[in-house]
Amino acid sequence: MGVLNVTPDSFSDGGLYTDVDSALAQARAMIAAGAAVIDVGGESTRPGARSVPLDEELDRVVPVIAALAELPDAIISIDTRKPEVMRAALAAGAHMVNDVNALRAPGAVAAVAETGAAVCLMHMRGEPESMQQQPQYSDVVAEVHSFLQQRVAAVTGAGVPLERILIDPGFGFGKTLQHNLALLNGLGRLSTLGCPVLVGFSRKSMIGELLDAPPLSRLHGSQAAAVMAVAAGARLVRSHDVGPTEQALRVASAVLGAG
Ligand code: PT1
Repeated sequence: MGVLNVTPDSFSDGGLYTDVDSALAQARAMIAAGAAVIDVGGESTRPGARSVPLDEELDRVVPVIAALAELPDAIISIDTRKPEVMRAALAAGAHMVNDVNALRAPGAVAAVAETGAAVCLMHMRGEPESMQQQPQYSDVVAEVHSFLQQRVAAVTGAGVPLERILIDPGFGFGKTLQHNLALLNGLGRLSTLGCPVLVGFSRKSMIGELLDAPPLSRLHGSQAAAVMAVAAGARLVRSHDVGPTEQALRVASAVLGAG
């Protein structure tokens, strides 16, 4: 899954792809490099980020999705927490919703259920603006598992088939480095929920803390985490750096497939 941020303020690529032409060029490059899914986001959810008004988010993402919908072979994902943005993006040609809030906003479950879209349900503790202020768990793997189990039940209960649901433990969303490492170690337990697991580590501060490196120097560390996740059963990896990540995962998959 290639990341396409159409935001002025994302943490490592903010402002690069805010016009339709450069967004389309970046999407084409990620597809050529092996991305199966393009994840379009108009609101940064990194720690400390401010929320974006509805009209602004719609203005950012809808023209880009309409342009991407013309590309063959691209699965288009909309990264949003707002049901209105989900509906507008799906109407413009998106195929799936990626919600860091796991469809907890009023009307979000219905927006997915009524449109037949696929959805990724992610675990987040708190809100982006304050989620890194002393996050606490007694057993982070068990708590994330139980949250995702409840959200999968709520969404299937509203009529979305299990086959259309992915789950994501939400690395960096209300978690310390130790929580993130414990989740990566326990990732296999999430597969018992019966949905493919998506993970995102790309350039995140958990990699930066381990390497003492700024966002653009976290590529190789992000790859290591991605390979570990795939070995533990993850099926989709969200990344800014599609070419190198796809190479690493192709090698990892070949090794796993031979075992
Ligand atoms: C993710 C994800 C996402 N991450 C899914 N969607 C972001 N499904 C946006 C940091 O610690 O992992 N899964 N959409 C980006 N969020 C963050 C979080 C960016 C933490 C940076 C950090 O640096």
